Amino acid sequence: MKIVLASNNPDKVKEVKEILGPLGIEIFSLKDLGIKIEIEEDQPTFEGNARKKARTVFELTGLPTIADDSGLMVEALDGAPGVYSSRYAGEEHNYEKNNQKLLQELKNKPEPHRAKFVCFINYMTETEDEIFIGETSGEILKEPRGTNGFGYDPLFKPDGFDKSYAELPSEIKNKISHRYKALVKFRNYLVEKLKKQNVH
Ligand code: ITT
Repeated sequence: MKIVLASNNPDKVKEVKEILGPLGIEIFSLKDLGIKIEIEEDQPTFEGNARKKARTVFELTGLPTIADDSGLMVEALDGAPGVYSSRYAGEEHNYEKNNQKLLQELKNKPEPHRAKFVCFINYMTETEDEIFIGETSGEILKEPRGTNGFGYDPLFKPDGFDKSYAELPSEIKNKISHRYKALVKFRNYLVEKLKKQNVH
């Protein structure tokens, strides 16, 4: 089964391929297909942005498409950075600046700094428009730890582990992450759909 991933984030593309490959789903990124497109993420929710990205690319390619809209929600910051996770530090944002901004915002907030990563996957075809959600809870660390992964991984310690996402090997992160949980639901949906098609 071939599916397009509507993402320009190479770190995200790598993880989605690592998670879905062993589950028998082949993913083509925009880069793989030679498509250059910037989709403005102007919706107020993860769900809205995921749908906008998937719909835009589905309309362009006519191929079954998934989009991942994800981010970090910190309790003491009323859910920020949330939908603004990728551009939290403003105009000149990058992963490091976003992490520094997060530490700055949390400086005077009581600990522990509870947080969760959320991932909304939208699957869009001619006849389908499905949303799958994954969440992983944890705490924000006082300083970045580890070099694996991307984004806020060095600052996020998932519950049940004494390491940050960035200290865990990708094989472990990809079995407990918000993205993994949403993508497994997506895979199960496809499996059920195929079963029904085979019965009829
Ligand atoms: P596309 O929209 O092109 O897919 P993006 O990076 O802009 O790429 P999002 O709008 O969904 O994607 O923003 C997700 C941001 O949330 C991402 O840039 C990271 O800052 C953060 N994030 C999401 N998943 C993460 C993860 O597994 N580890 C660390 N940070 C993550």
